[in-house]
Formats: sequence, structure tokens, C-alpha cells
Amino acid sequence: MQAAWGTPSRFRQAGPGHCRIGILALPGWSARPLDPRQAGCRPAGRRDPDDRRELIDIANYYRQDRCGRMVVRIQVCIIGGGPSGLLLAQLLDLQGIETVVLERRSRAHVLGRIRAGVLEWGSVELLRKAGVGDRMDAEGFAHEGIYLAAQNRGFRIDFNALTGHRVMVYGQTEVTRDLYDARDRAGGRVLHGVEGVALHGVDGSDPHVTFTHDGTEKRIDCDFIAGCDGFHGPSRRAIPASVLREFERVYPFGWLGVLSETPPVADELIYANHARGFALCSMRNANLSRYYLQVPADETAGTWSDDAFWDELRRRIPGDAAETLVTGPAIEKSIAPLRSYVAEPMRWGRLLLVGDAAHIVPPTGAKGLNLAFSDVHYLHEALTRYYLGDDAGIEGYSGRALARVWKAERFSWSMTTMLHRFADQGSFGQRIQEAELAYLEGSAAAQTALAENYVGLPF
Ligand code: RFL
Ligand code: PHB
Repeated sequence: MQAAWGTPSRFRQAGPGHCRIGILALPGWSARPLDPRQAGCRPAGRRDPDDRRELIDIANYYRQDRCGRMVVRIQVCIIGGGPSGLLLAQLLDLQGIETVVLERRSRAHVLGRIRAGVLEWGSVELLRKAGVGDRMDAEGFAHEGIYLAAQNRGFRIDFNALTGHRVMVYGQTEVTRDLYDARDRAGGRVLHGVEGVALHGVDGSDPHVTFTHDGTEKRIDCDFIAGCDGFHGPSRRAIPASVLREFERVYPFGWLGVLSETPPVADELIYANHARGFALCSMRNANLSRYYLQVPADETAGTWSDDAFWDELRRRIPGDAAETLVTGPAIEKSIAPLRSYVAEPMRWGRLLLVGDAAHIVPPTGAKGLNLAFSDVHYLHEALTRYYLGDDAGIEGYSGRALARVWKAERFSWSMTTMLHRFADQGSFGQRIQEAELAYLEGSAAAQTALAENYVGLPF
């Protein structure tokens, strides 16, 4: 069956201007038998003669076909070298599908971002499958529950007893570091510091990406473009406004986060509702804690001294935790806005959106990175099927991913609504939240519903 969005390279027939490659063996490039379906070559000189952009000029990207022509073609061009782009590259590589990752920032910058801390078990298993689970298994912490608190007292939700599943506390920074290390080991191609990334031909049969790297304009031709470039990247904007539907809720508050080299206040995470605002106690390891406070959306991190942060945290968490809280200098302090957002569809022609490029959740349910990884799971399966000759996975990618996205959006919104202080909620709204938490404390059914969403719905 021919894809509605054009003829892929795997179906191009040998003929005038085309030939087939068997084994590629170029310096620095490990020889790998290619499936004949992957081996269509472009005729030399198919570029517009007025197009003065250089073909990508890194030796490993040049392919010399048997006809002696330099062919520059990558099966999947991945925009964004965050966790979703890197994991996709890693999983596709294991299937023999070639990728290049284009990242705007330096590796140090990407690894300097302090973000997610909790992995669903499905994410844990996906990382193991990708061959990047060893350090996570050695250094991560499996948690069997969380504490919820209201009015300065808490109760526990036992995930393992309710669902048979756990979560893994292992920071996004570490996941990303493991992925970069794995890409290095595999000789994976990740270009940092790319500028002016632009997507072309995504709705036709000639998708390509142009950008500037090391001061030179470059171009990559590909079968597919994976938009893994986060909420502010260019990929989503390549979908015409007449096609793109956006669903959004912006919350009137943000999270002020502090990382400190202190022992965590509890053995598991504490999510606290308080009339002064939400607080979260999280962790990275035995001597690295991560805490968050709900603050107004227009607040700046610089206005909060360390002492002011710790004083406010003590006020919002259960009394016994406040008494044992160990404080220290903040080694990172930043504010993250809270937003719920979904873009539909997640596929437009040869462009496939992944992770924050397509959807954002408020961090209250710890879902953002995990949703990005479930997209990666669906997409790597779809692309694998495609290169085996079956287009159905690509055709169904958007619907399959969005079905799970919306459930996680609902859960993240409901956790945010239950736990945060809204300016217009008044004392009535506060009592309703407290009643909801009291109901949760006494109802195994309500706890099970929360637990199965928190540990992650099946992929
Ligand atoms: P990312 O991580 O934003 O990566 C996108 C990458 O694309 C690059 N990029 C470009 N590259 C080339 N050209 C361009 N024009 C480009 N524009 C952008 C960027 O530099 C970047 O490297 O998206 P990705 O890979 O989809 O990953 C999503 C996750 O990062 C995100 O969902 C989570 O961090 C959300 N999140 C959490 N998720 C969880 O699952 N569990 C948690 O516990 C959790 N806690 C959190 C969070 C997010 C937070 N913040 C800061 C919003 C806690 C916080 C405070
Ligand atoms: C974190 O540790 O950064 C974290 C944990 C749980 C959340 C959000 C963030 O819900």
C-alpha cells in the first residue's frame, strides 16, 4: 500500500538514476547489511541548482552508492536532543534504522536542566529495552507509594499493594546523560549548536530539514522528521494552522523548585495541599533533595532567599516532616510555569510530533517525561513496522498516542486541581479539596484509581 503522504525511499525502484546498495562500508561507519527496502538511492544532482546550501558535510553522512554518487540521506531526522529525541534515536538504532539528532543547545546545557524525577515502570522497562537501564537500576530508587497531605497531616497511598506496580525515582538529567553515553557508544550522530532549523516538504514525498551548523548552511533529506523539540521548537509550527487544533489551560501559578544537597525529608514523595499553596517534597538520592512550592505565576526565583523558601516549605508540609526537615544552600532555584496543552494531530504527512512538542502537562502527576516516552514507544514501533513494509503504524500513530495523552492530561489536571490553591476558590473550595483528600484517605477504590494513573497506564 502506498502511504497517503507520498512514496517512501524503501519503495523507490532501481532504474535510471537509481541503484541499490548492499553493504555500506565507509571509514568510521560500521558496516551493516541494509534491507533492500531501505536502500533506494536518489539520482545525483536532484537538488535545485539554485540551492547553495551545502549537503551535510560530516564524513559519516556521505554515502557513496555503487554508481559513485555522494548520497546524503538519513531515514529519520530527529529535531531535539532532549530525552525523547535521544531515546527515539537509540531505539531506532537497535532496529537498524538510521537517525541524526539536531539539537540547538550544547550537551552541557541540556544536561544542566533540572526537570523530572519520577519514572513510570513502563518508562523503566523502555529504557532497559533501549540498553540504557544499568545505571538507573543501580542508582535509582524504586518507590512503592507516595504521601498525600492536607492541613499539615499526611497519609500514604501504597501503589504496590493497590496495583502491583512501583515507580522509579531517577532524575531526567541522569536519564539524558545515560542516553548521550549510549549514543556515543553506538557512534550515534547528534549535532549540537544547530541554528535556524526549518522543516520542508513534510506533507509531500520530499521531507527535508535545513539548518546552520558551524557557520554553514546544511540540508538533510529523510523519510520522516520526528519533532522532539519541546514546546517552543519549530516542528509543531510546521503543521498548517488550518490543520492544527490546540487545547490549552494555563494555570495562574508556577512551581518554585529548589535542589539542595541535603537528605530527603521522607522516604517517599510528599504532595501537600495547604491553604497557603501546594508543596512537594521529592528527591534524587540519599543526599540530594528536590522541593517545590506553588508561587504566583509572575514571581521570580531571585526574590526568594533560601531561608524564605525553607520557612514557607515548613509551613505547608505535615508537622512531623517540618520538624525533621534538613535545610541547606539551594544549589539550583528556578520557577516553572504550569500549563495543560495538547496539539492534534500528532502526525502531519512525514512529520511526527513527540513529547513536549505536542503536549504539556502540569508536573503534579509526574507525567511529562513519561508521556514523551510512551510517544517514543509508539513511534519506534510504527517506524519499525514501516521499514518492514507496513504503513499502518505510521497512519495510526497520532490516534494511538493521543488516546494515552488525554488520559494523562486528565490525571495531571485532576491532581493539580485537588492540590493547588486557586485565587478564586475561597474557603468553600478549600474545604472541597480537603474533603476530596479525606475521601481518598478512606477509600481503597479512590486510592486505586489514583495509584494506577500515577504508576502509569499501560502503553
Ligand atoms: P525537552 O526536554 O524540552 O527537549 C526538547 C529539546 O529540543 C531542543 N530544541 C531544539 N533543537 C533544535 N532546534 C530547535 N529549534 C530546537 N528547539 C528546541 C531543546 O533544546 C531540547 O533539548 O522535550 P522532550 O524530549 O519531549 O522531554 C519532555 C520532558 O523534558 C518534560 O515533559 C518533563 O521534564 C516534564 N516534567 C516531568 N515529567 C515527568 O514525567 N515526571 C516528572 O517528575 C516531571 N517533573 C517536569 C517535572 C517538568 C518540569 N519543568 C521544568 C517544566 C518538573 C518540572 C519542574
Ligand atoms: C521531581 O522530583 O522533580 C518531581 C517529582 C514529582 C513530580 C514532579 C517533579 O510530580
